[in-house]
Amino acid sequence: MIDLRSDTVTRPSPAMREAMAMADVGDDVFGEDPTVNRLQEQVAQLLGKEAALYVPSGTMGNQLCIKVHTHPGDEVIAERGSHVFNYETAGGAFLSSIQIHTVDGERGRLDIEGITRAIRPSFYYMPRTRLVCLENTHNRAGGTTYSLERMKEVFAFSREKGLKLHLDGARLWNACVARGVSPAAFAACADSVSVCLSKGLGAPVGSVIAGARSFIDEARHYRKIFGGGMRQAGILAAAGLYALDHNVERLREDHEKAAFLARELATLPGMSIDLETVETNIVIIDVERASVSPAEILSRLRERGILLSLGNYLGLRAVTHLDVSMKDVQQAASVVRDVMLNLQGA
Ligand code: TLP
Repeated sequence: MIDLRSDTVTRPSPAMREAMAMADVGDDVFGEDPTVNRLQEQVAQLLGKEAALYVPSGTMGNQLCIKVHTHPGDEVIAERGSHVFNYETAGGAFLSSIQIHTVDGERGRLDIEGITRAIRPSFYYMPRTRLVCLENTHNRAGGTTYSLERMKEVFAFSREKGLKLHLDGARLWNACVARGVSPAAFAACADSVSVCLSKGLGAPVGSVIAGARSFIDEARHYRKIFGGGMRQAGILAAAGLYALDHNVERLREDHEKAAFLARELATLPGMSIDLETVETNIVIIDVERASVSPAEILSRLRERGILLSLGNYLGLRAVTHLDVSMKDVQQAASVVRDVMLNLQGA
C-alpha cells in the first residue's frame, strides 16, 4: 500500500526507535524526566519563547492554549476551514465554554479586514472577543502558508485590539522550510504556538506548546485536568528530539513530491487542483465534477493499493511524507490516472 492519507501514518525509523530505547527517563509529573525537559527546552529555544510543554497531541496543544487564553463565554476568531473549528470535536465549547467565530480566509489565510469584521463591539450583551487562532500551514486549504509579513501584520493588529494570538503550527516546520523563515520568526508573531512532532517530522506521538513562562505554568495545570500528565514520557520525547535533529530539512523532499503529484493529477478528467495552494506537502483534489462520489474513487484506489483520504467537502486529500518515496508517488500518480480515465470513460 502507498499510504498518502496523512503524514501522521509514518512509523518510527530504526534509528528513531534506538533513540527512544536509549532515552534517559524519570517521572515527568514530578518534572523529573530529563528527556522531556530537554525537548521542552529545545523547542522553547527554537521558537524563541520562555518556556514549552510537551503534550500528547496537537489537539490537546490547541485546546490547552485556548483554555489558558480565554474565559467561559469568550469568543475566538478562527478561519472557517481551520482545524480548531472543524476537527477538534468542538473541544473549545466542551472544555473552555468558548464560541468560535469563523471568518472566511483566502486559501486559509486570515487578514486584518476579516478579523476586524469579526471583532465584537464591547456591549454587555455580546460575547467578548479574546483570541485569534491562525493555522500555518493550513491543512484543509491544502498546506498553504502565511508570509512572515502577513503574520506580523495580523499579530500587531491583534495586539492593538487587545486580543491574544494562538498559532496552530502543527505543520509550522513545513511552512518554515517552504518560506525560508525560522520557527522563531513565525513564533514571534504569536502569544502561544503549538507544534507537532508526529506529522511530517515522523515521531509516533507528541506536540509541544510554547509561550511565556506564566502561560506554560497555567497550561501545565490544565494539562493535568485534561488528563494529560504522563510519567516516563522521555521514551516518547526522545523520538521528538530525534525528529527535530534529523527530519526538518528533509521536508523539502515532501514538498517536491506533493508538487509533482499535484501537477500530474491536475490535468486528469474529473479532478481539479488549485495548484497555488500546493506550497508544502498537502494536495487537495476537487472531484466535484467526477462521475462518481469521492468515496467511490477512494475505494477504487484502495483496490489498486493507493490510499488517499477525504479532504474538504469537495474532495480528496493526498499528503506526502517520509515513508513514501518519489517512486511511490510516481506510482500513485499513474494508478490515479488509470482509475480516473476508466471512471470517466475516456
Ligand atoms: N490533522 C490530522 C487529522 O486531524 C485530520 C491530519 O491528518 O492532518 N492542527 C492541524 C493543522 C492538524 O492538521 C492536526 C492534525 C492537528 C492540529 C491535531 O493534531 P493531532 O492529530 O496530533 O491531535
